[in-house]
Amino acid sequence: MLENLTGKVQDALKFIGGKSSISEKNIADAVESIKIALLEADVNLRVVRRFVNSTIEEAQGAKVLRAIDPGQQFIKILNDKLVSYLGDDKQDLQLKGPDTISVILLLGLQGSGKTTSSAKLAAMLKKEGRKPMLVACDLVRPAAVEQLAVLGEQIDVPVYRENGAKNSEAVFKNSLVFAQKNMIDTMIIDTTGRMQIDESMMVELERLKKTANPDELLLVADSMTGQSAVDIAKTFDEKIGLTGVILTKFDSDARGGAALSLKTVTGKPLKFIGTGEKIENFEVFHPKRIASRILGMGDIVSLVEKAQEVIDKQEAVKLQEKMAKENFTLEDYLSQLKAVKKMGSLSSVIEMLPGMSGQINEDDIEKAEFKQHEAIILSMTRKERANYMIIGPSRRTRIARGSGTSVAEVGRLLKKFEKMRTMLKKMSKISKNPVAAQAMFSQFGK
Ligand SMILES: Nc1nc2c(ncn2[C@@H]2O[C@H](COP(=O)(O)OP(=O)(O)OP(=O)(O)O)[C@@H](O)[C@H]2O)c(=O)[nH]1
Ligand SMILES: [Mg+2]
Repeated sequence: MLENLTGKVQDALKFIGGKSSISEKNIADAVESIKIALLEADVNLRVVRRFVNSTIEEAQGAKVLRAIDPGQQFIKILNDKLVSYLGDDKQDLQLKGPDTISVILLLGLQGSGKTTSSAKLAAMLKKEGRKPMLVACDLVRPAAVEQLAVLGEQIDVPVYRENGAKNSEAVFKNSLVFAQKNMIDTMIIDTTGRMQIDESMMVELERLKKTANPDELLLVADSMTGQSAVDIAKTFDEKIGLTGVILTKFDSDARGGAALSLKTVTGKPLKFIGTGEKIENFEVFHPKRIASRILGMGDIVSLVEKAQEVIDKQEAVKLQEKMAKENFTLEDYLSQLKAVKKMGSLSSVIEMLPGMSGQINEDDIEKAEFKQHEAIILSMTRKERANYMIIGPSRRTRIARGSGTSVAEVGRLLKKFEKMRTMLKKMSKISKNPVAAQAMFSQFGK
């Protein structure tokens, strides 16, 4: 998913990554490469132009050029831009409460994934506790009704069908009666696809829309068709009116041009992505996560944000140096406890690194433990603090006695310290060098 785009964007960042200071020329070069990456990704030309101009404008501001880590700042700007073009926040379905019946109408071209997405969406809503049903309103293709029925059975969701029916409005009206009788709260209507947008299709959809009065009118579009998916969305929105889009086959889309242009060109949010043929290959579209994926950065952006919130520049530089030191010692740990504590629990910071979640327990770095750690380290000799490796059993016993803790507690601290040391080293590399960070993230993914 998005391999080409991600690869190209990361190449572009090489102009900037790892530099302790960057010039306007560096930014211009990076932006130029990103422009090419976006064009190759089949992002709408107008969108690319807007994207590029606003990125340059913001990146050339003093904020980036004078930042401690300009490369990271630039990536943050780029990330924010990507997120806003992808649609800012996730867009929930606007459905009525469970006591009323909500209607979701899916429409789109032939083979775009309407029937599959109807079932996927039904399965997702069912998991959320709603009571969905599927309505077979694709009355053109003979096998369509059967296809929906099979999927419905698979996910254990009722399917309303009328064999041989010709009028989709009539089918809808009858299905509504079925829904009322069966305490259904969400009706998902699968409609007929056509080879291309034609007048008769639009007339039929328009009528069905009037009758069904849907809460959500979702266009199902094939993400691999890039700009033509966006054009189709635009046309459907102008003629019928949409509330959102489902982009299918996102799993096979290496470029991502449709996702990046959709919101700007059509003004309609991308609500879901299809990520495979199976029922469970369906996700709520999260712009932030996709932006991170494109940058190959995990959630490093929030990490930088968080660090900036709590630590002033000088302190940040000091902390960074300490963390980057090849031999981050217990002494350093002691003096940095306070700074790290300010960033919230270290575990919550580490959670932002992809692949790191769950590696440190939430309660690991609680205040009480900080105090205990402090006591234990204070009971160590200078030599021990400088090299934790020399702390064998007899030293542990002495330290435990001196700090009013147990041998096991001393052992636990040392173990945690070792773990932390490795992670801090990794974290420092990330903030210093985004390219190295990306390489690291790709390893975490494995
Ligand atoms: N890889 C992948 N395949 C998908 C996805 N969504 C749908 N497909 C496949 O695309 C093909 C067409 O899907 P359908 O759901 O039948 O499409 P449709 O829009 O209902 O097609 P018509 O009813 O003929 O207009 C099927 O082979 C699906 O398995 C997806 O997200 N990823
Ligand atoms: Mg279909």
